[in-house]
Amino acid sequence: MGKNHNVPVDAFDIGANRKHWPLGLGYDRFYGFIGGETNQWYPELIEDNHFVDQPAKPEDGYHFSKDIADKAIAFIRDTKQSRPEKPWYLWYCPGANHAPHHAPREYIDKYKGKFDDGYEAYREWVLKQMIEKGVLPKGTELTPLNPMREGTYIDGDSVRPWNSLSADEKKLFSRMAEVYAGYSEYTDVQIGRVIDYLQESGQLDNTLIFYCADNGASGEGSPNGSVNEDRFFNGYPDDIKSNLAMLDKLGSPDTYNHYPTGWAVAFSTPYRMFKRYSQYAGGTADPLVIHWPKGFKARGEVRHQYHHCTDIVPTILECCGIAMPEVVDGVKQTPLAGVSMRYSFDAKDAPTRKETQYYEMLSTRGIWHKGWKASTEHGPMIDKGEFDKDRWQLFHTDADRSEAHDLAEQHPEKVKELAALWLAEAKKNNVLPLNDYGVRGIHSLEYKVAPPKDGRYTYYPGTTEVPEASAARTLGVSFKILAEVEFNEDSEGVIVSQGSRFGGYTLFVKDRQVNFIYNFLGIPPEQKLSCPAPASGKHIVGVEFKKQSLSKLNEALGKMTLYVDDKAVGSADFRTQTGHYALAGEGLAVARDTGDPVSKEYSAPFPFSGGQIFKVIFDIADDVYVDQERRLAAALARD
Ligand SMILES: [Ca+2]
Repeated sequence: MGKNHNVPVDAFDIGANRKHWPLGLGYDRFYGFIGGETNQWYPELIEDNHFVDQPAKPEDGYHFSKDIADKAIAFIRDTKQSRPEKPWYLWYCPGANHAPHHAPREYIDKYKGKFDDGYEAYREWVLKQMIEKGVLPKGTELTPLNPMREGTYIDGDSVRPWNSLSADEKKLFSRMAEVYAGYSEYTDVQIGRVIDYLQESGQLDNTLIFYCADNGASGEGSPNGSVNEDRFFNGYPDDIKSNLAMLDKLGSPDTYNHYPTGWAVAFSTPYRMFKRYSQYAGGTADPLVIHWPKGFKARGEVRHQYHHCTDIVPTILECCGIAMPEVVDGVKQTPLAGVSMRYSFDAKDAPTRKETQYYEMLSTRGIWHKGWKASTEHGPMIDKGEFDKDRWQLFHTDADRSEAHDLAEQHPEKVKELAALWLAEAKKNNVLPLNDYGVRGIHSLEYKVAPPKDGRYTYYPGTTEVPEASAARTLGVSFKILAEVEFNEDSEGVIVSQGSRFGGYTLFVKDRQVNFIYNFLGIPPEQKLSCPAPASGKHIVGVEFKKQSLSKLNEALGKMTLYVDDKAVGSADFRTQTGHYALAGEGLAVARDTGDPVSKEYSAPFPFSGGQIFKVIFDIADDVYVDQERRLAAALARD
């Protein structure tokens, strides 16, 4: 239910083998999106094994967090009414609180002014609360705002101290935190509806619930935050002026927003860094609430035993009284990595049964072992390698929960022991080889479905939208889009589209005009070519983009020409995107604009009516081989 980020990017489309989709992995039902994130107002929805349209629009009260709560209740009811005795398992993963931070205005406004003191002040306030509530031990110290030495992490992961910000920046950053708080509360309320349903239906007492987040707070918003993350994914800079102009719209369908790194550190208080820094608790520590009235007596208590998310499955198995099978359908199973936490339910002060846990992400390395933790001073994506030269830090986490004091110099033998243990665990768990490529390197490694040999794709109406990774790639290249359409006096609607208000293109007919709009990263004005719709009958309409250069800001610059049959009817200089139209969703669709509309000139889906679309051909032949050659050269350069 919700986010499923376990499918290879080239298998997001309907033509792919779906063995990695949830139903292929053994789930009976699925409702949600496939990929790392989605627009919370206009999600890319899949039910079971098929793409589906969202049941309502944002203006009618739609939000993804609410939708999956409704669907979770419906799924459990489905099972209960057809198989009343059958137990159920629900893995419920909202798109929240991942970016984009989208929430109803009334929830955002509840937090007005609450973050005006800035992130350093917030850290002090929240640590005090955590200690008072017993979530952290007395004496737990704050770590520095920018704890890493220069050269060991990327600039984009640094934090600008609050007192160095302009008044406008403070206003913008505070609002971003208010949006995030509203988003969190709204999601919590929706999950609360599922819990209420369990209670009403008499299922709550014997349902084992684990309520937690994944990783630390996210530092992907850069030191300045973002109003449209797609800019980042296209290598196009954010600017504070255009972000400020959207202050009042933050969290609405008009923004695709993320708070700055300062809040990522603050929301990972009291630890160092944030998500992606797996070696520090700031990248990994989360609160976990376990609820099971029939299963244990403890109520409202806190547990301090060290545990890790790998321990959740063993806990579920022990609570259910079943052993992990060694073989399933003739396939030998990978042994479980974790240790059950069941003992801790009734034993507040029992020592942890966990002994060792390694950490690795994007080449960051850490290892916890019997109350000590070793961490390398090597941030993610620094594109440097030289892992043998990394300096290990050492923390005595039994006494220093926030990993504030590096004891590596006092205990060199301990450091050696833990570093060797990390390597052994890494080998055992298929962690190697390490890779700390930067954003560009990772992009170049990303697998994309190869274009057809002749560089031509054909799309038809009445079909499923095609996700970006599998669609004709019009990013950073020359392309032709040609549609074969039977026009009549009433022809209207989208012929073909891809993307959203944050970037994309659309060919459509409106008010007896054929229009092509290329929306560059949502930055006005929309680039447009138009001509009168042709006379009734069969025609070819479309555009050709001839790329001429690549700007310093990663814009593909060139000439866009609109055609009706073999006649050029308009031409202008256009800039086009080179990175992504969307990270997930907003695929290529014929005869409609799925999800969020590309252009302000219509509301989606604006389906084509009056006349008939036969097919739409994309031709990227001029660039196919150039692209492959460049990729090959890049691959060789790496060796
Ligand atoms: Ca769209």
